Amino acid sequence: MAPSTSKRLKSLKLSRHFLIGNTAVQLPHPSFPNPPEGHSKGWKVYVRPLPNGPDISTWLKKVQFKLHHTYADASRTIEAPGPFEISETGYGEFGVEIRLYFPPESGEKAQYREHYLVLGTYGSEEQQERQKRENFIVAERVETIEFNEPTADFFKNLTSEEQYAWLKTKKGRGKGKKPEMVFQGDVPPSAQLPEKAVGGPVGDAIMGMAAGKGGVWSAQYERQLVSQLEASEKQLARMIDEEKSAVEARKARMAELGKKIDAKA
Ligand code: SLL
Repeated sequence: MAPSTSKRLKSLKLSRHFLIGNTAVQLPHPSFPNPPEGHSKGWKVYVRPLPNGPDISTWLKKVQFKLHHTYADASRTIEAPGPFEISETGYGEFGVEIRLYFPPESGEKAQYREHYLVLGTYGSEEQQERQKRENFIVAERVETIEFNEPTADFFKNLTSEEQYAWLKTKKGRGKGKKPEMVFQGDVPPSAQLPEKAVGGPVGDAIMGMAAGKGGVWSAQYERQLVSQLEASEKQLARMIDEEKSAVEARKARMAELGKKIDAKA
């Protein structure tokens, strides 16, 4: 039998946002010393967390980037904790094939994404002027990944506090004072906690876990649980009412029988 921790949590859906994109510079550039002959651009392609978002290596085990076949060793793999990025030089744009792999406890199959490298300036005249002036191009987008009915283990990781640890830096506050944990840029992390359950009851397993050690509540999750508890309460009240009427009916029937027996006696 499969271990209970790999059980999938029904009616639950979690999603995560992250970034896929590339940066590019015109060569020569100090970040890309001694490029091969004919290479006019330096670039990076990456899969990254949102600024101040949770650590993506919570759910991302490795990323395979497949480059254009003109590159030697076109298939490049980066394992967690990353950074999940490839730095290269070249002369032309092409579609990078990106495969996202998830941890074994997730039971999730790899997912495919594509990012077409942008190496030239783009956008409005103003934008293009700025890109030229700064010799820096960023072409990225927010991606979403959805985990339907995650396993109990995976759910635990996706709701743990640890995924925010990378945002915290130690900041000393003068002599003798304890270093304090502060968030990067003093901006609290954007919480990406469980999405609401898509109908149906939430099992004891989830409730036990969320209320237990290290579980993180989201307002949405809490609302969901509260409304479920309210629904259960209503149902119980209904059942009690029904039971009461049944008792009344039985009493009446017994009284009726009692009368008949008295009459016969
Ligand atoms: C283009 N269709 O011509 C594309 C092909 C090829 C990219 C882009 C050099 C690799 C290397 C390179 O940039 N390949 O020499 O290692 O625009």
